[in-house]
Amino acid sequence: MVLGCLLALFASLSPAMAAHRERTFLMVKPDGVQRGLVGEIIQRFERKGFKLVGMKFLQADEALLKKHYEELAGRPFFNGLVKYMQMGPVVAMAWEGLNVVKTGRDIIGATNPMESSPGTIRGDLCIQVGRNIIHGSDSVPSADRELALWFDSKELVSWKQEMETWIYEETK
Ligand code: IDP
Ligand code: MG
Repeated sequence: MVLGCLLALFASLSPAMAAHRERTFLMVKPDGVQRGLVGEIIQRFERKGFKLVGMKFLQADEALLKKHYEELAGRPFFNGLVKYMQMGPVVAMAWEGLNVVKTGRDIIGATNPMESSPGTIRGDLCIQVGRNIIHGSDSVPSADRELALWFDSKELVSWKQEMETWIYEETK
């Protein structure tokens, strides 16, 4: 019993588990919602094998968006960006998986859709940088900051993905 608990604790602290549990913040922007691309975007991450651990549909307010994009506050497009992001509701999501931050950015494609490769979300589904339909965290620290900004910890759900054995060589 005690040994079982210790083994379970050890297993739960293994590096493989920690890696699989990396999380990123993704958001379908107002243009993605208006254009009916929510399902398509979610499907790309689901089919890759990543795990959805949080999701909400909301109209973001100016204060939240200014905080979200605070690193860009000095840029000439900042005010326009904050307005664009308030043009309609967004879908805020937390996704989990091995290397999900970096791979998520690769799935999304370059910031400017004119430079995004075909096969990426932005490369396939949009045209201009000011209407690039999706946000994804650019680093693990950014992901942690953005997830804390958009979600209460109790809104993020830890659950077992039953097909995990078929996605990862080593499971948690
Ligand atoms: P990212 O979304 O690929 O991380 P960032 O450089 O963090 O790109 O910029 C945040 C968002 O600001 C972009 O996704 C885009 O919507 C907007 N943005 C970035 N550069 C420009 C620009 O030159 N003109 C208009 N909007 C821009
Ligand atoms: Mg960014």
